[in-house]
Amino acid sequence: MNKKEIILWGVGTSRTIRPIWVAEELGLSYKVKPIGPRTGETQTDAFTKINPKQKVPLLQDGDFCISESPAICRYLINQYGLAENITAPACAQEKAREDEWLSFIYGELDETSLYVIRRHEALAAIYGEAPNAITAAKSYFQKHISVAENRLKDRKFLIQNKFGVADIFLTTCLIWAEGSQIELSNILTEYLSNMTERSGYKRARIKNNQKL
Ligand SMILES: N[C@@H](CCC(=O)N[C@@H](CS)C(=O)NCC(=O)O)C(=O)O
Repeated sequence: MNKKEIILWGVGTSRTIRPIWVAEELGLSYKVKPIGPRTGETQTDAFTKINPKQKVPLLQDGDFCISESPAICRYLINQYGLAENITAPACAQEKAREDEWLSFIYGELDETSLYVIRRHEALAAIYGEAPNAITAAKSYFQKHISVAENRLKDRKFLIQNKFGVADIFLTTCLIWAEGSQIELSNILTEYLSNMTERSGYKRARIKNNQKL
């Protein structure tokens, strides 16, 4: 493989759009391999060799491969971020603040709430029906999203008044929540529409939806 080639594997989900969006915001030259989950495309020998987890997204940057959407996004920013697009946190405190938001969004909103809903709604044929788990996950989401809502009462972005990876994670979770019929407050709806107006997001959405 060309050592300089950047390839993002995976399209079609809230997790796959994150690194595509980062790549667009950074103005990177990269390719998307539009493989999707539950299509068998993540189970091939060739893909398993580069990601034994058999999941997307996956980044290949020359000979370097990395999975997990938070790790991929941060790697791209650390490696290719510039002052005029997105930069990595400048000091230990800023880095810790970003860690805090990313862990919260990924742990409480994505995995503990939205993915639980998805497993027992859209993917119930695989993971089983569990209406109580869906109801509990929806109210868990509402409780935790209020923290982000409070934070956004008097600011446009989650951290430092500048756009960053935490905004990409929160935005993708809010879109996912809307798709799961979770009602969002006015503050969150306004934040969401500011984020989705970004040209980087619009280009990423087209790339991420290419197989839907
Ligand atoms: N923690 C991972 C989750 C990745 C994940 O679960 N990906 C799903 C799609 S959203 C997948 O590839 N599943 C494999 C399959 O079902 O074939 C991340 O954030 O990147």
